[in-house]
Amino acid sequence: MQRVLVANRGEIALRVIRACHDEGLEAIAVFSDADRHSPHVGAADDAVRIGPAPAAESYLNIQRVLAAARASGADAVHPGYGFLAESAEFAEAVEAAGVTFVGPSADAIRSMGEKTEARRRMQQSDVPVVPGTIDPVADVREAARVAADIGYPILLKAVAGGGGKGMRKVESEDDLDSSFQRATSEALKAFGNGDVYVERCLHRPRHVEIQVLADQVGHTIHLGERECSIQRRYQKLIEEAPAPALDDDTRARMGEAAVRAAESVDYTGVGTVEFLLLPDGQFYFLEMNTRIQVEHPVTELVYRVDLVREQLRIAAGQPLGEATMAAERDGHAIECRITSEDPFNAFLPDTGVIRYLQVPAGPGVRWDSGIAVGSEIGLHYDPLLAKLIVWGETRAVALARMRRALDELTIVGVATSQPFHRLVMADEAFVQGSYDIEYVERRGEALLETPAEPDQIRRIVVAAALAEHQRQAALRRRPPNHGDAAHQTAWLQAARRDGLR
Ligand code: MV4
Repeated sequence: MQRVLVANRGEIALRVIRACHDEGLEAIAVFSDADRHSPHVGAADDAVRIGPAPAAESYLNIQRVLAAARASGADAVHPGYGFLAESAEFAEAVEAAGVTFVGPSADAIRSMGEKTEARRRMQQSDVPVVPGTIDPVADVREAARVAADIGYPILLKAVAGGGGKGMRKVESEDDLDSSFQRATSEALKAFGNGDVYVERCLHRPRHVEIQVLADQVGHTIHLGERECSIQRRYQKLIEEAPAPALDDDTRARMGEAAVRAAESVDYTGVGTVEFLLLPDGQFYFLEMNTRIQVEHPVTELVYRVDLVREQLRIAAGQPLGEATMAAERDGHAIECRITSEDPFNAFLPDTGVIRYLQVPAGPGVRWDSGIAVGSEIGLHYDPLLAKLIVWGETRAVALARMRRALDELTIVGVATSQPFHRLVMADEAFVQGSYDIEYVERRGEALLETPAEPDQIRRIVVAAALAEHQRQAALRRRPPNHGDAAHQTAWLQAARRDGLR
């Protein structure tokens, strides 16, 4: 493996490019017309245009991404997360082209993507699943029988669903008929597969997931858990490791269950096994994500393992290293997702140009970002701008660091989730670690009514003034067109020919 096509954009593309360079590999970026000037394009050794802005015609288009791999002479493709990362068809097409897919086999992706198949394998491997059906239910009468047996409320879940898509809660038998019709027709429309199955609906669980790693020579290990309950409409906002609510015994049992889950599909690469956790310590398999995840850095910080580098090494056929196999957890890490969503306006996505950016730094602070001053934030892609991740010896130290880092962060040009994070980091329930998947729904509005402190208002006004000053100065200078990606790519190629790079 020498040259990796990074089939993604934004912060994860940059993250993967950095890991490639750490491993002495060349990284080739792909970009849509909307990303011609994006940081990941400049960070790569070369870049290939794959189409217009809409993802369906660029980052989601298997043929165009494959063509870029061929054109650039890449011998591996890293899919990142989202887009084609969990497409079995894509993994298959990459391998069929004689290129290494940095991820699990197409079969493993397929098995975990079909939720009833995943539940069957879990049951066979002694991984606890939520009471319900293993096969899809044939009709509403069968659903009613099962529901009467396990008790209401139940969830109807799409077999081809996941991540909250195609899920419907049913409170009583009165609602079953209409819910079943709606669930099946929605599933058919969204996934081209109308099959649904039944699960008992658990009351206010926590969402805890286990990071697993498996090489191609038979080692499967886990690197502990991440607590991901702070979410809104299935979009995670904050993650931390370790989980505040997990005792050592439950943690060990959950880790072992996750390893069995991975082994049940002959998993290779890094992956995540999601569980729902109840207050009594009972946990249940939810689904397995067969990709690197957005929140992987919290695990990296507490285990001191580079998970993306591990992905590359595993894909190249190397066994898990000694240090990784023996890695032990140390301290506490928290991640805040900085998105271009306005918490004071129902988290609606905002658009604009990043005019001013002051990035947090210093001890225990990590900033994984896909933006720079001048970045145009539109509506074509996911609103994730950056991830702010902190480490501390204890949870209390990590919390203090996150508050300090959020104070240092200034973004002018688009509304962001930053103020929401500041409020959560000061909230008593969060500070106590007492929260579940309903935290934002229950606590969010009250939090957002907290008046801003004068000091914070002063920072915002000063930053806006600085941004305007910089804009005026830039207009007076009229700089040459150095940001142009075509120009940049040509320059990089010339530099490489001269052995500069
Ligand atoms: C559940 C559940 C309660 N009981 N299943 C939502 C996303 C999808 N992956 C599964 N989800 C859930 N499944 C049973 N049997 C509650 C959720 C759920 C959830 C899970 C994880 C993280 C956030 C969530 C938010 C709402 C509902």
